[in-house]
Amino acid sequence: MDRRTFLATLGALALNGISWARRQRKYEWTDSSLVGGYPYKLPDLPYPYEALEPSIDSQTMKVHHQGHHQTYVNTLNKALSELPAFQELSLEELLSGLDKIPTSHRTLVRNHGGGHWNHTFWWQILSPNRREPSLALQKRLASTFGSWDNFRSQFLEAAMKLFGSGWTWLVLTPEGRLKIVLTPNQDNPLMPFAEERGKPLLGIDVWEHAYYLKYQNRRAEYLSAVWSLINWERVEALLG
Ligand code: MN3
Repeated sequence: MDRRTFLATLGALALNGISWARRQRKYEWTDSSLVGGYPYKLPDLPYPYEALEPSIDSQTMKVHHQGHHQTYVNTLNKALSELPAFQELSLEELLSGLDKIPTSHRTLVRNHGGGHWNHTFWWQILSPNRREPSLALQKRLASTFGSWDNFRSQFLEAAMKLFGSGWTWLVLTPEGRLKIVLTPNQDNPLMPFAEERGKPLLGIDVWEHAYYLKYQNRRAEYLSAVWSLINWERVEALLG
């Protein structure tokens, strides 16, 4: 490749990169400040480890936050330390453009970038306040799922059906529809591999590490306990 062709190619790549990053903006989570930027840091929990007792025990919260989440942050930072061209992008941009990341590092960013994003979302979507969803939110979901109770049972059934480790999400698609979406491992609906992409409004961690110490194999019990902890005000704010 001569110098002129090289520069033209470089220019096209840069332009593609910019328009690609702009296209992804619609997927941006409203609170990306909590996720931070490179180098990423473990965010504080918005409540003490014991605040969600007895539904989620403090030992599980501590291991989940200081153990699992910290490891996602550390491994993501290590992967990005070897990808200087990607360090300026937001985590949402990295995840929605995973197919642009060199294959040597793609799986690391997918698993650990996903892990950091998902867990930052997770701590915020739980609350010790145990408030009922507003009537407006119940109505909005009933218009898609038939009734609030249908939404609850469809969501929890989907979470029960998820095989292995992953997440169950309520997503607002770019067309403005509400969908229940399952993703394996630390994937999420921002990623190009998701069966349905969109903005996550609610997500439940269905990895065994989220409940095994207290519930062992009783996933249904964990799910019904965690349902009472959902921060519906936050779901409503994300829905906008
Ligand atoms: Mn987890």
